[in-house]
Amino acid sequence: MTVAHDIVDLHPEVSSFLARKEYSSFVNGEYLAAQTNELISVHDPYSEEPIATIAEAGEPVVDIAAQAAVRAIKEWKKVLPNQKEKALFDYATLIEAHAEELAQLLVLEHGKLFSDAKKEVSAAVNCFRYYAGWSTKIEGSTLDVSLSGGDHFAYTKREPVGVVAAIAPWNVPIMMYAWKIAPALACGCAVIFKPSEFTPLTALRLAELSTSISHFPKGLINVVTGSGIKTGQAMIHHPSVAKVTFTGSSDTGRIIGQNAAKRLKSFTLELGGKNPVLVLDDADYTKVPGGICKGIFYNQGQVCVSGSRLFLPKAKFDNTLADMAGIASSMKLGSGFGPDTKLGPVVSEDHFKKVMQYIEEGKNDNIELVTGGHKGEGKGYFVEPTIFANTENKKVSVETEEIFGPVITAMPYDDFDDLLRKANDTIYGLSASIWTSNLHKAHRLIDQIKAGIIYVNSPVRSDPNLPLGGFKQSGIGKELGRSAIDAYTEAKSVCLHYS
Ligand code: TXE
Repeated sequence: MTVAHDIVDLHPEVSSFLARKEYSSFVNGEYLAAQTNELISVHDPYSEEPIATIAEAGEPVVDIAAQAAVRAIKEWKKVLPNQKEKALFDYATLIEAHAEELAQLLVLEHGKLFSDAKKEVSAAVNCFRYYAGWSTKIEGSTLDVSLSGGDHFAYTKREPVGVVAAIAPWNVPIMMYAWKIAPALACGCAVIFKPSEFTPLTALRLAELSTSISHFPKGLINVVTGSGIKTGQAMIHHPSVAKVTFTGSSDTGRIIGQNAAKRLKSFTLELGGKNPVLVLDDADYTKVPGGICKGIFYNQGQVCVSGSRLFLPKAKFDNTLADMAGIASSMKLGSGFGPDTKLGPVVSEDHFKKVMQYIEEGKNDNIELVTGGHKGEGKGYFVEPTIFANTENKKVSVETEEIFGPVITAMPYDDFDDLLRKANDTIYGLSASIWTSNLHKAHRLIDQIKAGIIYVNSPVRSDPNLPLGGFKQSGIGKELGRSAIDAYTEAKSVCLHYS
């Protein structure tokens, strides 16, 4: 197993972490001996070389993790809210102190740019800090009731939902760890977290770090390694798991939702998107091309909220695409550690094949390829930043399906109603971005676009206080903000008869 980014001096803690080479699940505060012989290779998408193996956790390990989580919830309940707050805050500070190391590990397992990896660690730190504050602010309400027979005092209190099974994707592994674990812990839950089999290393390292936080009981954070079909399913089916939270594809989300519903467990699904970018003729066209490129090519397009369907007024179509093509074709592909790199590889060979397959379909569907459309040169799962122009409004896969790569399809529109109809013509409803200088038109679009999160004059981003989740086939439930507090607690109604 090799680490091929010879342009970087690896942090000593990364080198010693990677020296282990074989990883199992981190449960109840320690690495468990693997219970099966099934191993999964983890590859560096830049070198295509294996850098580690993980053991399939499967049912036996999930069962040990669930028992540890049940015990941890009892211990965590004894920790006062302000002690929970401090513990989560301390964890954030510890992660921040290890930012350089975690960002390097993230580049190696995922391929993203080191600068973006550092931003991702920062976002995770902010998320833990944000939810640290919520630990002391969980509240119910008092309620007037109309019951006969004397006086009554009625109120609700919010209680932790219990053991949470969190199943995460590979696109933002550290951020997903924070988005799912921070609010769950603030609410008094314990978590069994399954990172994607493609990017399991950062979650394991984060779990290792959590053991030094005083007040975190053993088993509060458990990271189980393995595939979705074996380990992920074992998590959903385990009787001690009360809640399932999943981020990933709509197809997998459907399976997970069905299985959770069969066992009457609550679930949150954050799924795919094919997000519209709506540019009006009064937008600031000095900012539009750069903003749109950032919105689709960031993280190689592997972001659920990335804007992948672009709608431009006819009069601005050719010039804007020419400007965007100029930006895209000058992006340097390379190692995430390269100082000039603007686009890293996509995460895996399978994903590379999927993205290239869509590009070939776009070419075969006879829509115009404006720029890109090829594999990057040499080794590594590189895809050129690609722009298609679908001027005849054909129903083609690059325009209708989530590619999750650096590929955008542009379409011209005639007028406001045509724009609205085209933008909403999708099974998804995750995000949208609107570019205009007209506040009135912006609000009309905000009211009528079916999407869970909308940004105006900016690519879509995330903030811990801003709930995120999809309409239509983009999901059920919300993450972040107060919404996550509601998701990881349930209201208990109490009524005292006192006369
Ligand atoms: O996702 P999956 P994959 C989309 C994107 C991408 C496609 C496939 O279009 O090309 O999904 O990526 C676990 N029971 N998104 O295959 O299958 C799996 O182990 C239980 C959108 O990686 O959804 C991993 O931990 N768990 C997206 C997680 O689910 C199962 C982010 C995600 O895997 C399972 C990533 C099963 N039957 C990809 N099957 C977003 N919305 O942000 C898989 N898993």
